[in-house]
Amino acid sequence: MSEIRAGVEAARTLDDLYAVFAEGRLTAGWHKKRPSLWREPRTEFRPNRWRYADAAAAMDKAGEWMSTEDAERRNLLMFNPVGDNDYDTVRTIVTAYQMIQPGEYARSHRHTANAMRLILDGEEGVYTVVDGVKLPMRPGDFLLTPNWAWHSHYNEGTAKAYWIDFLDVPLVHRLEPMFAENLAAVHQTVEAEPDPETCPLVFTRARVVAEMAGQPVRPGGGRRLVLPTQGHVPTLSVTYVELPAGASDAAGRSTASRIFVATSGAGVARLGDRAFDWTRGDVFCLPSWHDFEIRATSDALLVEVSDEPTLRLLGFLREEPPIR
Ligand code: 1HN
Repeated sequence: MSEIRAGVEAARTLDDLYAVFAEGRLTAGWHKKRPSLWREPRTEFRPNRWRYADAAAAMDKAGEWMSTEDAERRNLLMFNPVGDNDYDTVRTIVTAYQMIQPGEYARSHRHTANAMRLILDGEEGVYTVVDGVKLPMRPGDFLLTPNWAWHSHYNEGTAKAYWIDFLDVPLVHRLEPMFAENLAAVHQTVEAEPDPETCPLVFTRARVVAEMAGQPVRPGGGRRLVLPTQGHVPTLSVTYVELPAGASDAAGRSTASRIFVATSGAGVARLGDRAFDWTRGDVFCLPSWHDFEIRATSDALLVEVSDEPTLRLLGFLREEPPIR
């Protein structure tokens, strides 16, 4: 007879049985420590905002002591201030500022996590190579680096370059399909240099602004444009939000989590019960099941990155209308 079976036979009370269950790595569904189901989402992640000016100053200072050879990537991860979390920006997405100095490069690697980048500042000569394809990184550009694509970054210009990375690493951590490796040769061979205006991995600011103009004006006075990124990065969506001064954008609670970046302009945001002001390059996050209202105080263009496609695909997307 197994030890568990012997314990079960010997039990004289329910409490005796609970001890035996635990020994067998079993737990009674009617006697568990924590509930496993609840009426509606109750994330512990909090709305938060990060300042580009602070991050840029911090990366500049770090750059005096630390090269990209030492670091692989000179980036600052924006972690959500919850519990002992020191990585996730929201449950499924990590966001980071990254800086690369003139003459530096960030060596080639690849991973199963998908990445996307919004370029903030830099001069001519900054580029990334994605699976042998050389793509310029110009301020305002939005670039995709799909799952398992080799990527390395270069700054052959004369000024520091800054951008924001969005990756679904926390989702990959939770589902556990993580693979990553460095390219032994460090640099990829450049095989193509496509026109960024037509390359499906690049969305230039000019292209976004032109396509935005064809979108309908929404109730708050702004416009939204969803980028066709799904074929390359299926887990996340990218939506640009154009808000003329005085316009606003709002949404009710959603099971999707979102991250916003202001690419230009300034304004204020109410995120759940917290309020922040924002300006160009600032990042703010909206964990799942928080409503929001964003208002521009000067003409603004924002990017919203969301895990909505993942929730939708799995049948977990639920959205409430805005409260207003
Ligand atoms: C990464 O690979 C890059 O390749 C940037 O530039 C940010 C944040 C977390 C994990 C991997 C890059 C990252 C990252």
